Amino acid sequence: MKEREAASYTELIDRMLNGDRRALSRLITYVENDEPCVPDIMEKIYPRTGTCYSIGITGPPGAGKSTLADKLIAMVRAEGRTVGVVAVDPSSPFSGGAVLGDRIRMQRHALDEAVFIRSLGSRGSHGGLSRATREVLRLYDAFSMDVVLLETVGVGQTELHIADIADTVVVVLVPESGDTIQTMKAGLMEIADIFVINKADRDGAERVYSDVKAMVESMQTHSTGWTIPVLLTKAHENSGVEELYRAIMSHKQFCSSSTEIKERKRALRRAETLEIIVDTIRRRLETLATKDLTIRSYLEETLSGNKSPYEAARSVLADKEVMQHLCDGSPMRALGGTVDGVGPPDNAENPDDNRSP
Ligand SMILES: Nc1nc2c(ncn2[C@@H]2O[C@H](COP(=O)(O)OP(=O)(O)OP(=O)(O)O)[C@@H](O)[C@H]2O)c(=O)[nH]1
Ligand SMILES: [Mg+2]
Repeated sequence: MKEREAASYTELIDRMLNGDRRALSRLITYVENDEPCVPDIMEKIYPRTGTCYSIGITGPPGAGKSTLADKLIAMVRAEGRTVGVVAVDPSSPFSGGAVLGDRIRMQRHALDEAVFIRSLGSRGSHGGLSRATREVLRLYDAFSMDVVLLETVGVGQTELHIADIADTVVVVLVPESGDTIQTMKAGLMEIADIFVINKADRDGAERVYSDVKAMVESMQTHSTGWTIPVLLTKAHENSGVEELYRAIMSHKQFCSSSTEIKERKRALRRAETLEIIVDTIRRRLETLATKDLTIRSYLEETLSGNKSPYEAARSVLADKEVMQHLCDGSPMRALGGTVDGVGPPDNAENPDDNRSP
């Protein structure tokens, strides 16, 4: 990493930690673009995280998620707490202004310094959206946000595993969701901590309500012992939203005393740590692969048909010198230079360390 770049992001972190919203915004852009400095940023802010409560709001397009989020923001603010919103649209390839409707729906909070709203679009890299969302949540957390609302389109299996990210997941359905409920039954039960049937002013709301209620009752309880509430709301009129907020707070309370949920969170943290470790190794290896002649020769051999990719992988793992370079980021062979972002090793000047291919 260039020195100037490093200086600029450390400065941004300092400014962000001191409450500078523009610095927060720029750091989010780094996350969105998956800049090489992101792991460093995350490492630096990590000690300042761990207090923010995240609420996921998920459901089909147009269900009223943003309208509900807007009303929930008002409730959180009425308690004097700060709130960050991240609206994620896995189907949109653009970022920043991608989810325009969401911004409009929450417009009245735009001038409130204690509210920060941002949209995230998919960058197309598989699994990248979950990572980026988690990182944005962590930035909000370090920014001292008390609550984060995570709005995301889609029900059930999407690229974003909202139940792995949010502390409480609200699944929003509408009277038109009848068929979805039948097909998604198991999937919905897996992710929902609370069901909301929004647009209760419309025909068919009661039917969907009883369908969901029956589904919840047939499953008895969540595997954790939590009984999933089913609520009717008219978000545009602010009707039923207070009950929703209360249900969210009850779930939060429940989570803090449930050993099953604590164990689940530990498992998720373990999985995330492993993911970060793997990601760190992968980043280093990718940089190494562009410069290291031995790895490049393995790649060439697979292209010419002399080695299968699996043999190439085994060769890399069996090559102690390559592994050593991967571990300590020591100088490359023949092509020279060091592994970017890893930093020069203590013996960087020693030309004997550069092996010929
Ligand atoms: N009739 C009725 N309309 C509602 C209700 N809640 C929201 N709407 C309207 O539904 C439309 C969509 O609302 P949004 O809040 O943008 O829905 P969304 O789920 O965020 O939409 P996407 O982010 O595009 O998936 C808007 O025109 C809202 O005013 C409701 O309870 N009843
Ligand atoms: Mg929306």
